[in-house]
Amino acid sequence: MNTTTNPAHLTRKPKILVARAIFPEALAKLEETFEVRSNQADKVFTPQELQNELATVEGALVTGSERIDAQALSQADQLKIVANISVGYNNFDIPAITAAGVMATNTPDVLTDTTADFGFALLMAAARRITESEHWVRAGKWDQWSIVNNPLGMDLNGSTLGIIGMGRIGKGIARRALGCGMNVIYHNRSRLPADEEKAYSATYVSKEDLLRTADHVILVLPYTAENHHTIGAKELGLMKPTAILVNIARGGIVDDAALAQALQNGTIFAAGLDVFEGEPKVHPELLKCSNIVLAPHIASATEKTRRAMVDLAIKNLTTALAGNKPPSLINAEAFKG
Ligand code: 8YV
Repeated sequence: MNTTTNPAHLTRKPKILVARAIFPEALAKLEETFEVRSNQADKVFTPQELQNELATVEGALVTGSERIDAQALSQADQLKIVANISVGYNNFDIPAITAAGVMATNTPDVLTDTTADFGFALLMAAARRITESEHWVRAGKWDQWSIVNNPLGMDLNGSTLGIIGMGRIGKGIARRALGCGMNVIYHNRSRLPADEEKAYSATYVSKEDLLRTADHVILVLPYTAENHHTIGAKELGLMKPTAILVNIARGGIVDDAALAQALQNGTIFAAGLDVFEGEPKVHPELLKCSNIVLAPHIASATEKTRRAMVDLAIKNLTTALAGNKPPSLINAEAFKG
């Protein structure tokens, strides 16, 4: 009997997919342990391409641009984990992933402060009309400066900020608001414990009261079917005409067509948007508004934080493929014991 072991078999590396470009050093590290199919060209896969790619791998690093659902998983017989490089996971159909026996992970915590910073930056930029002011300077209008003829903005200090979604990032926004001399009111699926409300000087109110009372509103809630169009024409109508709306949550939480109309009619003063319905497309009516600050979904985009997100996603993937429970397992219930 031939008892010789097969070295090729022993050294076989598990095959993984990296669905979008990542930092070269992170890719090189993965290649030490895995046979990597990587998409450093960064062209977004079609649903069919994604399905084909997932059919041959044991793990996948993905981002918000990859929808992981029953179709994507239909031939993914060896797949054990999909690791999102993102805290939000509305690109995941969790019941379908769980039914396929696959672990799903995300990247919480590492982006909280970076994202809260950016939410506050958008709020400040929209309130103080920074984009319009820059255009004003570039258009050579500075010589028209006067006390009254400037892009006049709204104060944040002394105003009331309404936060919809009081999770980790919402609380980060509250901390920044307090530092800026703002009052904080919030609405959330569940009310915070009294000690946390005290720590953030945050008052719980209904969504309608928040929209009526807040001087400015920021959206930091996860996207779910229930949260679709949390802010539409009716809700915008409740807001103050001097109010600013900031969305750093997800496209689809705001009805972008209704928002464009509200910005054009003066129903609200201005908006700051990092996320859009159907992004990377932007509603053409929003592009016509000057009282808006637009960003291409970059709230987590600092070098340090994007590296930390990739590192955490890799840790999730390697832990799962080593047969252990990854640190940020979403569908943990299905993998108990
Ligand atoms: C990501 C995000 O850049 O973490 C999230 O939920 O929205 C962003 O940080 C984006 O989802 C890419 O996957």
